[in-house]
Amino acid sequence: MVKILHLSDIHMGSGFAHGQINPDTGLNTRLEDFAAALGRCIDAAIEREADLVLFGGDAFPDATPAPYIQQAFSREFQRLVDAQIPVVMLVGNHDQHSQGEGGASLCIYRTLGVPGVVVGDRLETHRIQTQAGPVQIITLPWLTRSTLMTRPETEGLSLCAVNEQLLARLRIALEGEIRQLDLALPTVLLGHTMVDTAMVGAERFLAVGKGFTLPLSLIARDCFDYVALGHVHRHQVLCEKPPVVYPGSIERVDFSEEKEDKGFVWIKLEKGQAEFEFQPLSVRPFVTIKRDVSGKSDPQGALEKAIAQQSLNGAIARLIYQIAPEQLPDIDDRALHLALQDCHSYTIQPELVSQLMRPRMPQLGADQHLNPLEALGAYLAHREDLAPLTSDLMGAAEALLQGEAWVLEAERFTGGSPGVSEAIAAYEIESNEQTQLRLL
Ligand SMILES: [Mn+2]
Repeated sequence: MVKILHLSDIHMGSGFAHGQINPDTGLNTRLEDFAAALGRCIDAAIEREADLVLFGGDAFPDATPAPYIQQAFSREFQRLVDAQIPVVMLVGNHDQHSQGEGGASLCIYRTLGVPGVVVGDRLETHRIQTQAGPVQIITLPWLTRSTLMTRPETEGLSLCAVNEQLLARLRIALEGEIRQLDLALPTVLLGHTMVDTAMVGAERFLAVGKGFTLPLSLIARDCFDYVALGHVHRHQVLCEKPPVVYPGSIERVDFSEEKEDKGFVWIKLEKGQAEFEFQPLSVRPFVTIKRDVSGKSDPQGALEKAIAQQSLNGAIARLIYQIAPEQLPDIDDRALHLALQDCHSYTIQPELVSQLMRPRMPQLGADQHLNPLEALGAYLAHREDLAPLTSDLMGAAEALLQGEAWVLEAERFTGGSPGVSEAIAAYEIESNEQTQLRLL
């Protein structure tokens, strides 16, 4: 049995806005948080005597991290090298340099020949000797459209058609790797990819076609005993047989991960079967306190009560409240700051209700397709002051669109006529030479 620790999406160096400078170290506290979370994963690998560590990609926010951030990352992985635990580092989208043959931030470990470190920057099968015997790992790094295709082949094709071709090529390339597998050895597919059935954020299914997604059927195959994924930050199990698992990120990168558990996956792998278990890490909480106090007689009291209900010690918090402009003098900002002082960091975001309630015309949203007359009708329906002119304006617009000359006579206007030109300007009528609009 091979014991494997599977972690992913470290994103070391992210989310500095939620931290502060630690005066003792000069480092952003969020870098220290991320390094500590990675440290706890490495501790677990060493304490539990892992035979192998699989990292599913996205080490840093980009391919050129500052040296002190690289150091915080490599210092932890060095401990695996010292403990003689082999590790496979997969290249994620954030690790690739986007310009030309820029390579990936993780390739330095291969160049340096760090013992026991395998870098997966291409589709390839690695046979790894572990304390518990050999294991096969197929690495499937983040694929860009240029990975498998050259430009002339994709010229003139829609994005969807390019994705289909890319998928067809990947299918063949993956099949090629699978056929060369040693059927007697335990096998893992390690992929940094978006799988079509993955859920991100608020339970949202990512639609196929939005970016490059792989169908689950392509990777949930009998020939794999475990499919170790990276990319989606929320831990989830997409399939039980074989297990297809995103461990998720090891720390919260932003508020979108507020409600997600963070951790790694511990696997006991044998040929033909894998047991796995998610191990949560205790990481810094994110807390959103959201209140609409616009209707409240004591808005300050309501906010302080809402803050007091939360345990905020060491948390990263945001207080978002909606308030009417006339209530602003009732808010004691200093008292709110005091109430939040146990937080590691916090923001206070008041939202004025009067702005929120600005009249909207949903019919005129960018996603609606209205012809000019419908648009004018929708506009006029919201302009009570123009009601007496509505039928004339509609008639004029219709005539304009049909290319007829139209004359509006001044005496027909009632008071408040400046609205007319605005109404006309509210929609675009393409004028041609036969069309005349005269405001007399
Ligand atoms: Mn990613």
